[in-house]
Amino acid sequence: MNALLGAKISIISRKPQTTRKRVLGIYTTPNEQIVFLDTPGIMPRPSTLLHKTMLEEVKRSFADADVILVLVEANLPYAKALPDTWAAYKKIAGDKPIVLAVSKTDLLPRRNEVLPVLQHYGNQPDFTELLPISATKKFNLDELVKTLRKYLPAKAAFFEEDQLSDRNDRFFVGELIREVIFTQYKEEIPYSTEVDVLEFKEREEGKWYVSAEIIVERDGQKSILIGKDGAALKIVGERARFEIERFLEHPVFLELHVKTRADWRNKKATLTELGYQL
Ligand SMILES: Nc1nc2c(ncn2[C@@H]2O[C@H](COP(=O)(O)OP(=O)(O)OP(=O)(O)O)[C@@H](O)[C@H]2O)c(=O)[nH]1
Ligand SMILES: [Mg+2]
Repeated sequence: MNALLGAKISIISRKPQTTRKRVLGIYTTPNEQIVFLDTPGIMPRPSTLLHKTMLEEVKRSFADADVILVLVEANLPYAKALPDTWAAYKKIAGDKPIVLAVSKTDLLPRRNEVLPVLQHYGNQPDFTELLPISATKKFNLDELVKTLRKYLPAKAAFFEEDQLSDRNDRFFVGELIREVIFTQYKEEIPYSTEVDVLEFKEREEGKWYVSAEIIVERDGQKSILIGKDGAALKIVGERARFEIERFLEHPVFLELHVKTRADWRNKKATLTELGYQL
């Protein structure tokens, strides 16, 4: 979605389950408007209430969609994972067409190696279309749009032509801080963390002001996040500020606090307050 839009709408990390809330990416050309709904991936066994909200987000998005685009990886060891979740995708998609895009073809050492990969996926049951792409190298993205277009109804454009997403800057600021945490910390820290942007002030003069709370589940995680003499949190702040300034194209003053909210991933009221929908 980012590659198609040429803008960073969804945050990215090497760790699975980075995306938690659905994000709209609005792709507008002189001839058409296609609205992408980037969702979390499906987990076969959601273990927390947060995971359940993520699954609900998938269901709601699939219900709204005309066509489902599933991305899988071209490097084969990962490809073997497909059958686990495929049934879940099929079940939620119902009769809707599924386009299976085999992505990251740039990681294959030679171009012709894509054929056995496509064959491997071709053996999987019922999808409507199959094609290779690379988001990083922007390979075959025109073909992807062409393929999706076949399943889209003709309607009047819903969004303004310069609108890229349905989320506001405050949301993206929180996501960019979360992305830094996903990149900087190991093991369970990213998964136990949420970011709540408390204040976002655009000022006429000088830097804009952002104050955000980083929420963790336990005090031990709080200490790890902050680090010795605040060193780790300082790096989070520096990196996040850089990303936020790039996104907003404006200098910001960023204030971060860390707070423990015990077991927030299983508290319905807290999740609702943080914008998750059950
Ligand atoms: N080499 C290569 N890497 C890619 C490509 N597309 C994505 N990646 C990398 O794959 C990793 C996962 O990307 P994400 O966009 O976070 O994946 P996702 O499917 O949204 O995952 P979740 O949000 O965690 O469910 C990141 O490290 C990306 O940089 C690609 O076309 N080529
Ligand atoms: Mg994602």
